[in-house]
Amino acid sequence: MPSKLPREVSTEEIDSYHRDGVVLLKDIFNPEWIEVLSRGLTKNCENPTHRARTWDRDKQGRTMFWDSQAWQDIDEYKNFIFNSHAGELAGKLLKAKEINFFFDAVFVRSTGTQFSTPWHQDEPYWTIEGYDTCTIWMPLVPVKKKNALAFVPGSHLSDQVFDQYNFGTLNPDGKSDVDQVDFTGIAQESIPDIDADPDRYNVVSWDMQPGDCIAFNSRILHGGSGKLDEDQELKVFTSKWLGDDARVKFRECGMDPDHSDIMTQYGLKPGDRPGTDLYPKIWTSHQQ
Ligand SMILES: O=C(O)CCC(=O)C(=O)O
Repeated sequence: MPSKLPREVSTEEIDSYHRDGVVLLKDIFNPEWIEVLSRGLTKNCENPTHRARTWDRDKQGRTMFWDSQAWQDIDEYKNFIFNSHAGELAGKLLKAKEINFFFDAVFVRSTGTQFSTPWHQDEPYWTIEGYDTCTIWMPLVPVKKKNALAFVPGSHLSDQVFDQYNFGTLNPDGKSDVDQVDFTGIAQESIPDIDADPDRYNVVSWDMQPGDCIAFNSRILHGGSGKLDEDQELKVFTSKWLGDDARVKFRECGMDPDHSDIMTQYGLKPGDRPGTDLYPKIWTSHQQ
């Protein structure tokens, strides 16, 4: 039996999610789930997938480590995906009939790491298109507002097509077969310099404790995090969830993480509702 939400998701929280594209949910995962994910993350860092990569390594040896789609090999992640209330949380926020799991991604900054994630939206990189998508960003250690992921509220509703960052260039160890994207010819303009004037963009972020999460729409502009104090590390587990209008899409600009080969192997075609064992259905509204 999946664990129950420890409290109702309020109408105000659901409305904020749709108005702003992001909402902070305090005390929504109990310490047991944080322990489960922390154990999983330790295993993940010790035995990364072939997709894993260091995004940044500075002169002092401080690193930002990223991995994705590790869940099939890590029992703790599987347990969280199938048995926690994360899918239900996504379902409530998206007002969905059904929720499929898309993928996991982890962002691990060693103590004092300065690396900031470039501003971007997620959907333009994905093998999925749709409004009904949700990332649940969970810090497994306390994080201060100035170091947490930041967002431009309302930007998920704009149809502006931006020249998104090529995360494939974050590769100090020269790993081969890294996913690349190139929005030349597709983008209408560059992402604005949000850091130069965060007030103009009403940028939001929050102090967070383990057990809190941020849920956000894959179309929202987000970035930052990092710039950690000397004694501070940051370990974040994210899970990506798909609601009713999410459909498979293969993009000419490239995809990151690129699921197009594996989707094709599983018989999924552009326009299909994602499913199969790879993107399992986790929650339906009639379970209520
Ligand atoms: O935590 C970070 O630094 C980046 C997270 C992010 O961009 C995402 O989950 O889409």
